[in-house]
Amino acid sequence: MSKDKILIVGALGQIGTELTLALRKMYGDSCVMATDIVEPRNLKNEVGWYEHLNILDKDRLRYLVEKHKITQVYLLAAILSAKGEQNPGFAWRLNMESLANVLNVSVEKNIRKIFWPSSIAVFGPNTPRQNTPQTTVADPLTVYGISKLAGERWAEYYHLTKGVDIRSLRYPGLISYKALPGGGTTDYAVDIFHQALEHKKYTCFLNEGTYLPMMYMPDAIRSTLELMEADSDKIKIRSSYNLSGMSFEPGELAREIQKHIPEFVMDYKADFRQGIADNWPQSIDDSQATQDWGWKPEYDLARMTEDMIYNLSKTKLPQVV
Ligand code: NAD
Ligand code: AKB
Repeated sequence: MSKDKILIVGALGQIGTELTLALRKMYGDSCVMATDIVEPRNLKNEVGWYEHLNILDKDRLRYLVEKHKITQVYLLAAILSAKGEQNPGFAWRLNMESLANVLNVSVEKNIRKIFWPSSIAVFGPNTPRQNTPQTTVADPLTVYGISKLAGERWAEYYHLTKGVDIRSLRYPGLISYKALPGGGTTDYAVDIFHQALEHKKYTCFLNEGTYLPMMYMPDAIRSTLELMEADSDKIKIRSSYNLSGMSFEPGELAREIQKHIPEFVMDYKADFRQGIADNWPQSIDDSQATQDWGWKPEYDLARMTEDMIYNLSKTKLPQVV
């Protein structure tokens, strides 16, 4: 394990912030390079080994891989669903070119393993919405979903034709307290906690009754590491694995928060993100991940809510002296 050198692309985002720390715990600080297009806000923070990298710059990627003898790449840079609809052309370019650059440099430089996340956004209006199977109709209506579906096809293609060991998860909406989300349809499930703690009220941009698959970040990080550490012959799916944590609608989340903050109130003002959510699954069948590499989530709605409020309270509420 200690011989591996890991490069994380998009390390300062919602997932990268936590995955970088988890990988450093496993591999050591000097073996995990964080890269991003933005500069770290607080250099004294836990950013550690950091290099600037615009993933559209293939020469710089090749240079960093060569110079630091990189053996694994985690590609997290992307434009997410809601932001993607604001600028579809650029979302397509970033999401596809980043993957193409990583795949091609990996072939050139014999990278041992790649992680690239897909999303529940690959599904669409003709997909069964309850317990969505691993293999089913995938007819996404967002540019983000189209790019993730195309990415899944490229991943499997590079595995089959060039032997690239690429592994992927179709993450549901991710909920975390360490970093803010980057422009998705499921972001309400993070925003709500910040607003509940600061203002005791929240206007939700999705309607009551909008069930979506969600996952707490500790489960997402653990699933990623378990997938990446599994023996290669256990990985039967080289497009992307369905992954499930919990499913809830905004009203259920609000009622769970009220158990901790009784004054909290929520109203609804749906925007364009409702149209995206309406074409996504409500719950996911991840039995293939369980069968192949033993996936099992730990957090349900109650446990996640308690943990979010506990951790966010420490940073948001005045400390008693
Ligand atoms: P994020 O938006 O929080 O972070 C993405 C990071 O990529 C940011 O730090 C950004 O600065 C960086 N970036 C953007 N353009 C770049 C470029 N040209 N070069 C280098 N870095 C660049 O996203 P996230 O939530 O951390 O998601 C990471 C991955 O996981 C994405 O592929 C996303 O589609 C996928 N995913 C996320 C979720 C979720 O709920 N967060 C769900 C499903 C899939
Ligand atoms: C989004 O809402 O775009 C992401 C995702 C589910 O991929 N959170």
